[in-house]
Amino acid sequence: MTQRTFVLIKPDAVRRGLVGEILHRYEAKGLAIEALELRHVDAELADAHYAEHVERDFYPPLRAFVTSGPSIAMILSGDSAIEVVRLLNGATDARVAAPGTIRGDLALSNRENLVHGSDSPESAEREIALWFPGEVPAR
Ligand code: RTP
Ligand code: MG
Repeated sequence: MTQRTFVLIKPDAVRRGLVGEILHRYEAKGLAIEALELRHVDAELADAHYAEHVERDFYPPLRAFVTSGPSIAMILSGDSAIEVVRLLNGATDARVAAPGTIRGDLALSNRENLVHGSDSPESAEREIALWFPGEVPAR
């Protein structure tokens, strides 16, 4: 089933010059770019995006990280796009993410793990509406 998902290439990836490499992996897999924008995330957007995590111990350093420089926000689409992006991204903790995944090949941190992908159809809808309000189809 064709799905849309929200993907964020985080500030560590932009700082390290990995945007092209990461975009290439999504495109080579066959996912389509529906929207793409360079965004400097402020605290308000970080809190809304990570609403499920704002009370967690790890949230203050996560917020500092995600607001530390520009990110690339995008909507990707394709068959089973939500699951496919998370498989390409790899496990959250990049230190132990499988080789062959973006995090497994290119990162070594549980926080600075290069990418975010929506984790369910409900999250994808919520995140697309938050980041790209103009891209929400009229019902
Ligand atoms: P994401 O939301 O970014 O796609 O990552 P995820 O689903 O694999 O991981 P999630 O549990 O949603 O965590 C969101 C982001 O918070 C940072 N994190 N730090 N214990 C920690 O220090 C910790 N745990 C998670 C990571 O940047 C993670 O991607
Ligand atoms: Mg998550």
